[in-house]
Amino acid sequence: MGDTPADLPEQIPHIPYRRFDPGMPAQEAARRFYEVMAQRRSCRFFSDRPVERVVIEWCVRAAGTAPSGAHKQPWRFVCVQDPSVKARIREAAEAEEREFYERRANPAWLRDLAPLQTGPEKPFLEVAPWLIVVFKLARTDRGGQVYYLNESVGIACGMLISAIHHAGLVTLTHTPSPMGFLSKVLDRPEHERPFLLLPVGYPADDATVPDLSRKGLDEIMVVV
Ligand code: IYR
Repeated sequence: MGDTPADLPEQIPHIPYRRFDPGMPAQEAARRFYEVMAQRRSCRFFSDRPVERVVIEWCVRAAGTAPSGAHKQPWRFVCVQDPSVKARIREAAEAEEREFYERRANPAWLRDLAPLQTGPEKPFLEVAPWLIVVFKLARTDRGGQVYYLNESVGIACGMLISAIHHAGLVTLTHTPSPMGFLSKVLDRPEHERPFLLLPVGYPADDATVPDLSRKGLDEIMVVV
């Protein structure tokens, strides 16, 4: 059988689009959203204060609204609350991180990280009430192709991070490298590949963040 029209799947019917109405002029809405997002910081110091599962569910639902190549939605969000699983993840991640800091990282990388005072110890992997481990699907669950995988999952992660921030929680994009241990610890199938690990929770009362500044609009925007 070839790709004759008879083999093509049914077309999806179109329905009228209802625009999201922010209830204020676009300029005001855009500025207010910026002001929320500008307060987001990656946080390495978590409180053990619990976060209800339903909060995590809403955040993951928001991530799941991301656009994706051919609408394949090639992601899975494994949400870990079990302390024994978190402990195993911490142990394996710290083993990789020790390798990274002691051997794998080149001098320029270590120099770039030094101001941020990161290191191989990752207590947040046990202290944070939730770890969301994002997997990208190299094939669909039924074995089909996926498209623009990194773009799709990257966008979903951005939306997840925004949702977590909007809920008044903090997170951190943690990328222990290599991340293969996450598939083992979490017993995920072969077509799911670890992409990003996000500890999620409330910040510790005495949490600090590096006093960073962000590039200004003139540095990041070009209008032609
Ligand atoms: N994965 C290591 C190292 C690290 C790398 C980058 I690039 C950072 O922005 C921060 C840390 C770690 O998590 O410590």
